[in-house]
Amino acid sequence: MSTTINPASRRRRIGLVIGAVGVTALLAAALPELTAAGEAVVAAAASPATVDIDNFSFAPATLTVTAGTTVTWKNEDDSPHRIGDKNGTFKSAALDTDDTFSHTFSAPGEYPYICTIHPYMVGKIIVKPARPAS
Ligand SMILES: [Cu+2]
Repeated sequence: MSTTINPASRRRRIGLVIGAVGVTALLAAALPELTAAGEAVVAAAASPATVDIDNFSFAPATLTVTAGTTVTWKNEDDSPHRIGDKNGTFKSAALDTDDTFSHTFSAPGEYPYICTIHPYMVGKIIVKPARPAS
């Protein structure tokens, strides 16, 4: 007796197989970096420091990173936005749709910022020491 597999279910199976191979490839690619780079880099890789600007707000509004992390903002809106921190540490140009702005935070502290075009848009970067005092 033969079993019929409809095309949709066959495609799903192939997708699963490719998915598993893809994950394995990703893991294999990540391994050398994990062993060579150390814990701080691993932690940074696990949580990409990205802030999306969408619907006139920053997501996440508050982002906590370790010192040395580069944070990238990306404007997903149709309107331009311009990032400026309240203490004048960093300031972007006007970002059009899909434009990005990056800043590397080397000093621990709190960095509240706004969109200087729409000052009601607020966000904050919290920078922790790379190695917490024990
Ligand atoms: Cu704005």
